[in-house]
Amino acid sequence: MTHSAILTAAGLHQTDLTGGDLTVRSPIDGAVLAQVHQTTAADMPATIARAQAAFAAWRNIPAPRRGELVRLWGEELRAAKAELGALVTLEVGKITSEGLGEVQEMIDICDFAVGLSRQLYGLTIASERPGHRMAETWHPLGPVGIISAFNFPVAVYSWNAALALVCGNPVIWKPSEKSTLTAMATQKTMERALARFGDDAPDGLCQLVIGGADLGAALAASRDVPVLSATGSTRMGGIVGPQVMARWGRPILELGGNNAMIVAPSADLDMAVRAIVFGAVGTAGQRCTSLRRLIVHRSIHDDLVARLERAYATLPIGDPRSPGTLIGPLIDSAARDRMLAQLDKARAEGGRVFGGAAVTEGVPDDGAYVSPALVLMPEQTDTVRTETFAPILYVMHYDDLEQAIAMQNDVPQGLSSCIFTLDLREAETFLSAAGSDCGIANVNIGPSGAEIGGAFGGEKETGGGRESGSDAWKGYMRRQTSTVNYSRHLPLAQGVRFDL
Ligand code: UN1
Repeated sequence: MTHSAILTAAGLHQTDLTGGDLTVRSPIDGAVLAQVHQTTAADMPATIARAQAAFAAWRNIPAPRRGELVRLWGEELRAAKAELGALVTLEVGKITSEGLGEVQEMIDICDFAVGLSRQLYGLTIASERPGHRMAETWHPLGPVGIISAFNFPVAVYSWNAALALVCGNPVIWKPSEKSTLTAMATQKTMERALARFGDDAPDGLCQLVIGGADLGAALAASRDVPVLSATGSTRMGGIVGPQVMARWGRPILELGGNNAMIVAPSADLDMAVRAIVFGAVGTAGQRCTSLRRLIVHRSIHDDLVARLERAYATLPIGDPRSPGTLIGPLIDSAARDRMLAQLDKARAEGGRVFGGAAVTEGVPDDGAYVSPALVLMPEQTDTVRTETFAPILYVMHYDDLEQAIAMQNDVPQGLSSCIFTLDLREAETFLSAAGSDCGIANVNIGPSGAEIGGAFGGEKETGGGRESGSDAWKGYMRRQTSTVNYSRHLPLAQGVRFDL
């Protein structure tokens, strides 16, 4: 399919694709896909005001009815899965199966949110006073700003949007400038769902703004955006998070990761190799959850490294649309340059690098293709502690589990982690309070590719936010504790006497 056929199939029209000043290129071959019109910072107050007006109506719609909108969105996404997946591939360079997987992740969270729309449960709590009842009710908060990153251009938006909508909140979406077309096509699926849903969906319920950091800054600054969910770099989160908190808003941050796997002596190495390679080179190492550090027991280190070198030597790198390709391009040449510079730093710290070069043969011209790098490090240096959004896997060894867990935790980030072991004591120690300090900790599974049913997010510089499954919905609502006195007396709590 030609580029323009993919754009058309995803529902984008000439008016969407021409006349603007934001140039959109495909990372596959550098081709210009569109000139997109941008929202300006001056447009943001009106956008936010529309969302506030929508909130006044949407919060009164019963939650199960709000769930119906998300159910319809899920239907639209099912119908558009192939086309939207192809657009993800064209615009951010994911291989076909991962582009489709992203849309599946959206469908999954829609299903989750539909069920949730009938389960926004609060607790009732035993009161210490006779004739009293205490209860919690969860209420919507208001417009939710969503800043999303290029690497999961639609799934992470849907985690936020599906939950926010059933919780009773409008959304304003500011996608990465590197994935605007995917965002526009996704917005069209939402518009189709809204049209089918009918009149009780207010105007301004789901808005999309296209442009740069100034739009995110407007969302971060506005008191009329009580929740701001931001996915991206620690640098971005370090700016946006404090801004939101300074005006008493609620940030939900999903920032950097520097995810490790501990490989213990008892590990099933065949499984570990598959998990390592997918974790480290899948999505060309551009997941927040990508595997970046391997902490291997000394007794199996050389064997595992030999197996990995064999696997790395034959990885199919190239056009992400071709069947068989496992590694597509990096998002742009700046990402490739950062990767190569980081490898030089690792060499200077004593690292031995396998792979990790620009690839120009057998790949489309004008894409930033690289061979993934395995880097044997003498120790966990500052370069290893730094997240580089590229397929670099640092390999280190350990002698006892306590040391391995200390290394796993000794980075500024705290998103995802895992251990490969068949030893129950080791596995449970890794998952215990004295184990991994990450938001995600897995056993015999790599650090990436989480299902939507669990809460997603992490600690430390990862930002502390939780999105997606479990009770992450509570981040989009406010809790109201109510005590009702149905007695004929007015006893005070804690036995306080205040007789008039
Ligand atoms: C991200 O990289 O921001 O767990 C999200 C995973 C995906 C989501 C990644 N389900 O790898």
